Amino acid sequence: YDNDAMRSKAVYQVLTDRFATSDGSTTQPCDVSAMSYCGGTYKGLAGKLDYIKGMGFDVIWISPIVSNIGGNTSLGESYHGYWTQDIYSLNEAFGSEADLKDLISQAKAKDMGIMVDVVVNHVAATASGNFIPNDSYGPFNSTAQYHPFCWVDDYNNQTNVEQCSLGNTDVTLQDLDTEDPNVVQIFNSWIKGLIADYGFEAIRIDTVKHVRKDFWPAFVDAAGVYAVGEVLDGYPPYVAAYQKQSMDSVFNYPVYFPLKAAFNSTSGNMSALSEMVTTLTTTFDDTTMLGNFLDNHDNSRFEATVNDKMLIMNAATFPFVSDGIPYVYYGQEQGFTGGEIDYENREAMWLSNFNTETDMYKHFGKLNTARSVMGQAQPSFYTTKASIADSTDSEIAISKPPMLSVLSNRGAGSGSNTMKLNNLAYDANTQLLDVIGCKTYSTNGDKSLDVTVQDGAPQVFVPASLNQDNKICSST
Ligand code: ABC
Ligand code: CA
Repeated sequence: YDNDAMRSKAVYQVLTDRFATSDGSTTQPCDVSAMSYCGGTYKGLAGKLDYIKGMGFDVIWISPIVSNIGGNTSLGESYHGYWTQDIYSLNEAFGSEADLKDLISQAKAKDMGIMVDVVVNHVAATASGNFIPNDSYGPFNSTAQYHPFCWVDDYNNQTNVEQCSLGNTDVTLQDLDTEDPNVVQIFNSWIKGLIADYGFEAIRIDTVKHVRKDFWPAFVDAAGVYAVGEVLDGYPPYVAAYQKQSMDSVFNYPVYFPLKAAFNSTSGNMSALSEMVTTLTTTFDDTTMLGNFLDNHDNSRFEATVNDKMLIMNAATFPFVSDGIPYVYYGQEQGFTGGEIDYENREAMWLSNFNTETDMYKHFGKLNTARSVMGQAQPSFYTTKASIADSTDSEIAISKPPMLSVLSNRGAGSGSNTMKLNNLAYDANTQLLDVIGCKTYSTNGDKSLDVTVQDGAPQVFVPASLNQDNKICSST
């Protein structure tokens, strides 16, 4: 997909090892704390495309596909796929080349695309400073292709961040010399070939801040598809520099931290979130290309610390109603709670039995339907910048015409709370449909809107006139 095509999509993230087994088992044990392979495969995932499409997601982000270092370590096995050994061969634990190609073609047949996760910053080894690469590392078999060994230990020193190794002495992420023209050329032709050979629709790029900014444009160009980069940092100018200099889309880590903080309790800080929404529009070249998320495989699931269903539902709504492309991490729709350490947030999906009747499964379906119906009625919806229509201690009202959302952290059982919104983008006496509650309201003669937040529920309003063929709220 190109950037424009991608703006209208919604991404569902899976960890290939943890999503679905080849035989469709819903009982195969998976002890996350063992940090070992649990048995998820491409074939298993291919059997669950309808489950994912049923929520309205049309792009699936899978784990890195290349072969990884084998064996067990103090950090477990390479089940997540980030411990590259040889970029020229596949991780057979996830299935064969034919299985992967089959997954991609089955997805395309359903108008879905596969986003592959790629790592260029490093390969993995268990030897830290004593690493001597050999032919098992594919094209990166010579010491000259790596930076002299040092640890990433000073995040205020960008050269240290870019040219030293992540990891620890047990599993060292040996830092490739991405300044070396030979290394650059190997990666650019590799990614070009990978996309041509498999037909991936998009890529997710790992550890972007650990490679010099000007490495990326040629790499993304060689890929020739939408690329989203992981720049794990909460400071807007730091991340925005990558959008300007490296790739059009980066994950919205700057909003991630205040988003969690706004909804993690009924006294969460709402004003910091609304300030960040405004800051993003002035810091980033294009907020509509950001990758928005509440959960992923590296951080504690939101539900690790929050169990109020309404707080969860409000937080989960934000990535869909603000600028950018929504990303949802598998298992959120099943109420997975994860934990503090990364591996605890990587549960086996099959143990949920892929229940399509949960409130969150339906909630994501409503949000994705609302986005696509608005985008079809008014294609400029995706590129129209969101603004804060109003913000209170407990509410944030986000205007992204023709959509208007009111999110709240009052929580379940908080009764009725009213507010009046002014200066909206609607005419007087416009019928508005709340796509969550499926009730219709009307703007007042003075164009204002009276909103009642009922028991802390989120509301997402769209003009009822744009609800073509009653696609939104048809089944409710
Ligand atoms: C394993 C264990 C962990 C253990 C670790 C040492 O080893 O599972 O429990 O702590 C893969 C696996 C991991 C594995 C690692 C290392 O490899 O998935 O399970 O951890 O073996 C990407 C991927 C990630 C992947 C890798 C490596 C990179 O998404 O899944 O990990 O290929 C840094 C990197 C980032 C990386 C992340 C895990 O580490 O930059 O690319 N993710 C600060 C730094 C960030 C740093 C972050 C976490 O800490 O600035 O650069 O991310 O260490 C905000 C600030 C931020 C700050 C955060 C914490 O707070 O603004 O700057 O981030 O307020
Ligand atoms: Ca590096």
